[in-house]
Amino acid sequence: MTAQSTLDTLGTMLLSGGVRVVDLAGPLGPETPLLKLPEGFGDNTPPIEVHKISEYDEHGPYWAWNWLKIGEHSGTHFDAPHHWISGKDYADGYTDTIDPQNFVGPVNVIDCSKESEADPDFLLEVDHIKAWEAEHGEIGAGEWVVMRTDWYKRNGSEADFLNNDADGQPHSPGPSVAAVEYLIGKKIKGWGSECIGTDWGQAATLEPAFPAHTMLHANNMYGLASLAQLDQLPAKGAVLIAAPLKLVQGTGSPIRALALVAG
Ligand code: 23J
Ligand code: MN
Repeated sequence: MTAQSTLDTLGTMLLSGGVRVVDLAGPLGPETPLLKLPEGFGDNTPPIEVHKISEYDEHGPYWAWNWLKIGEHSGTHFDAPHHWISGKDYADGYTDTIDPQNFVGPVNVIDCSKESEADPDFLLEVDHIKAWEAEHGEIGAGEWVVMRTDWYKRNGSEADFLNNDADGQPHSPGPSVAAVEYLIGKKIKGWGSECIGTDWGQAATLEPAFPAHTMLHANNMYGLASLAQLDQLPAKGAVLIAAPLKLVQGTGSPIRALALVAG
């Protein structure tokens, strides 16, 4: 099968619904949950604001438009390598300099929904990934890997989504240091989570702290955060499209993450 005939078939299948486009983004607006850094870590991303310019009124009689105030790392979003100090020196580590070929690729979906429901502090370990590979096939170079936790079902409430305890400590599932190391060894494209960030809720206590951020970006790999509806995807076989805005020297961007899925 040639590349062109594959694309012709894809076009036909998209029109017929034989290939479906699955929305992997959550709603983006003033109610979207936002990251709260641990005390003393620095400034937080500000609340999202939507300001009306006009809506068929004296400010613009025939047109409606808004302007936005929004942090790069808000809602369903992309982490570029320059987001973290470990990835700061990659010339192609910004939203406008990453090769767009890297935004699209096969996606491996590791289902941790039951474990995460039983334990919000669920830490994904290498053995779990290896067991997943034994069942579904190996994770390949250049592929996306995402952690299904069904955590997106909490995204209507910032308190439920962040899941802070009485001491303000966040509790949400994520990968261990060894798991991130293992995925980097597989030469993946990037790692995605349904939680507020790519790291485990308690990742500030790990060594290194925030291993998904620290280690992925050190290797010029990408992060996807606050993904939604991963329960709509097969373990293997879907194609993920995760393209950030072409922000000049951007460290990340909200995305409308999409997956192409058979049937
Ligand atoms: C800034 C500082 C720490 C973290 C983050 C942002 C994120 O999770 C993010 O959105 O990339 S952990
Ligand atoms: Mn981010």
